[in-house]
Amino acid sequence: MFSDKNSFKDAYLEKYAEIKGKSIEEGTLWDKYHTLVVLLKEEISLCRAFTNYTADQKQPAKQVYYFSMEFLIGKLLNNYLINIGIQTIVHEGLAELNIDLQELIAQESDAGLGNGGLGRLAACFLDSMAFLGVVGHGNGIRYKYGLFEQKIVNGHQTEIADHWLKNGYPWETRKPDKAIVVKFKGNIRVERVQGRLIFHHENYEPVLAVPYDIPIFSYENPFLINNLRLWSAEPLSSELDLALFNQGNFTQALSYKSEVEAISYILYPEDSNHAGRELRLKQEYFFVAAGLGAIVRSYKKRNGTLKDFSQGVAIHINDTHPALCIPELMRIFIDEEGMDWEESWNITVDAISYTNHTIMPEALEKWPVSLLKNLLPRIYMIIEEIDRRFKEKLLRRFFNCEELLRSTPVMREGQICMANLAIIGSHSINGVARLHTEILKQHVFKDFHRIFGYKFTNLTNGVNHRRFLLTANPALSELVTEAIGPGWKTNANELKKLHNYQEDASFLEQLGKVKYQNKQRLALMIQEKQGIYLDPHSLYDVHVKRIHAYKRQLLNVFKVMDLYNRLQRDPEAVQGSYSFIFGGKAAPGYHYAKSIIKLIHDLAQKINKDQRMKEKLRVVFLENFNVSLAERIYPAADLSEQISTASKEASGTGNMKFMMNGALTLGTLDGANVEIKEAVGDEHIFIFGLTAGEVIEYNRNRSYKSWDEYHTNPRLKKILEQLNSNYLLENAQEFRAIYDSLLLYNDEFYVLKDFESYMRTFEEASKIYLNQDMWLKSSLHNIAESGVFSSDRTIREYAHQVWRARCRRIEEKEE
Ligand code: T68
Repeated sequence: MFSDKNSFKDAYLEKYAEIKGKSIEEGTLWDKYHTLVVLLKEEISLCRAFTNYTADQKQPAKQVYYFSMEFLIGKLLNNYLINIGIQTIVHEGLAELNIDLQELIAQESDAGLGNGGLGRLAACFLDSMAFLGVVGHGNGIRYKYGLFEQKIVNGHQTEIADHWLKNGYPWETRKPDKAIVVKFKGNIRVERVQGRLIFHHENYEPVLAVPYDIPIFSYENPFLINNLRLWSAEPLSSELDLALFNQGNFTQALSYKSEVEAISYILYPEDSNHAGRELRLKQEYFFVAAGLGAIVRSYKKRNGTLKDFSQGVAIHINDTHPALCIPELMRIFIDEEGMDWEESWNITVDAISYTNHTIMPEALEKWPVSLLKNLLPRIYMIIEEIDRRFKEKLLRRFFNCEELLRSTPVMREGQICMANLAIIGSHSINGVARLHTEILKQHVFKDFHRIFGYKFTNLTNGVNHRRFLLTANPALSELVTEAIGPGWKTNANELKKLHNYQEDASFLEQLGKVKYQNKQRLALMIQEKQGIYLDPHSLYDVHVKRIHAYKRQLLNVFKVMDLYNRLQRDPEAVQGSYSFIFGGKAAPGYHYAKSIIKLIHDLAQKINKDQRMKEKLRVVFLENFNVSLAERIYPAADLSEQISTASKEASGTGNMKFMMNGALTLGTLDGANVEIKEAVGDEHIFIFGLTAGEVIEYNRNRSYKSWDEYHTNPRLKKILEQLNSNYLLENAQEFRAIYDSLLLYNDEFYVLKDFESYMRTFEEASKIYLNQDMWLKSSLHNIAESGVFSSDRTIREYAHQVWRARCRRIEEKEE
């Protein structure tokens, strides 16, 4: 890699001339960005070739494959420059060529190949695996269109296709020689040969899966081996040209082409719903079959046999979306390798592990038998057999097992339950925060827990602190490094050393300054876009995440409405000054969530134009929340809203990103908030509302009556009346569905029930904010305790407890 800016400049100019064939002055920003990425990629792969060679000399490491429908990687360039340690060299070198690095960074598309938490978690895990020296690869889909771009028009969300590949994506490398043929539909002919059954898949529709590889380049990593492989669906050219075109059957040929390309065309924009569409099932099988095909092929090439497959390979399925890995691996072992069922099953279960990310029933995947049987006839046969053997085993092992048989089979009521398949077919099942795992064990998968207690484990989520602190918040990173040295970048636990500065007035003052600057930076950006200025002295109360009823953006809206109502009556009723910042996308078909966006927008308009509120309240909705915007927002937040109905948010990861950047959490005892509270202690977090146990109990005994809250709380009553009138809008019907969800349908997410306690706790927080010294101490305390929420910790746990794979970084250090 480049040792100084001159060697960088030389290499850059040479590469530019080679691939662009024109002068720098003539080049566009894209040309300059493109050249930089190509240059870095080549340097990286040079190092990679070297380290792969050296790695092979030692005992071959276990390969971990992380199968995920989503990888929300965001922009890579800046993060990679920091990871490689050449950001300054490149910045200065380019400046001497009159090129502004920031402008090049702006050229990169924000790869939005995910909806939210689940997809971003996968991206954080890739970084941590590479950092720790776990030989780990991502396996996913190269969607032509990622998550839609959100445009707010007159308060309404509209969706614009995210054509992130339109200029090309220089980080990726197409590998046509590694393509795999995936087979859909057709029929299975069974033949008996010398007492063995042979399964022939006939009349199938072939799809060519072509891989595109993106290098994963983590911080100070000497191992440089990891890769994100995304599969693109293409027609088999021979099929297209010969069979159909030659017969003059152009329409059929073209429809084959577009049907095939549809598979990797677009990411489903639902983050907590089961789409249940044939195309989605096709996507799932497509990347599973392609990924496993390539894994088995390369394993066989390295080892000759598949006997010890699960010792050399770990396959992780990120939620149930890739659960077809289980029958597909069985199919490969049995049909292609001639292994018997028992041996294939033992290896499959031993290789596969599964993470659950939700308890919401509407998100648990179920496929109609008829759909799966028609699309994947052989896979269907294998699932039937898995189910049959599982039931048989239950009957043998459990005396009174009728109850178990009701909830645990894979096939139930004409449907295939993917979570059941995933649990039966893997050796490890984990939740993503302690509370979530307990709920899985005691409620959602209670019966499975009786059968397979030993398989269940908790692995609390983490986030990549090198992206969300080091890269996203350079000012804070510098301050932290000056105080405690750079060790925290590679060992996030070292952030604890910041406790030594708890009583250091000058350090706290600098911490306050950093926050102020970050707020100012965000304020300027918002002012430029929306013409609204958020005073950086005001408390930045931030609620950014997908819009969903259970995440309760509505509760926050009610808080703002209440503050406004009170301030109108008495300008002294509320002390302090507040900026309420919202952001997040709603699934395009989720009308309730879309009307929440409209509600926030209309409330913002009303408050922002009320001159009396100028010094007191400001409300903004930030359009198109994505990874890049998130990186701007977290560093500027004072208060982090994590207010889901207890028991509903599996973990949350935004909560961790805010914490690392010194925001204090205002939240319920849900997901990882519980563990954040334990880490920081009661006095450094603001907790309110029903507990998960109380929510579950209310749901069970149905004793909650939302009308009681309405009648007994005049402030709430007023808000609800405003919602149901033309207070915000001419059209009083606009928010009727929200109103009805609360009163007609008894407030499923306990918004009214938690309102009082939320308001009280918010007021406590705002009082403390008025005492900046106290607030900053808490902020520092939060940063100091955030190390445990680094995904490095999480990946170490996965590697040791689930994948049984080596983290070469630790072991090398221990030696
Ligand atoms: C999230 N899930 C959880 N799902 O909601 C969050 N779902 O609590 C947790 O922190 C995070 O996963 C990581 O564990 C999701 O983000 C999805 O995006 C999704 C996508 C498709 C279908 C269903």
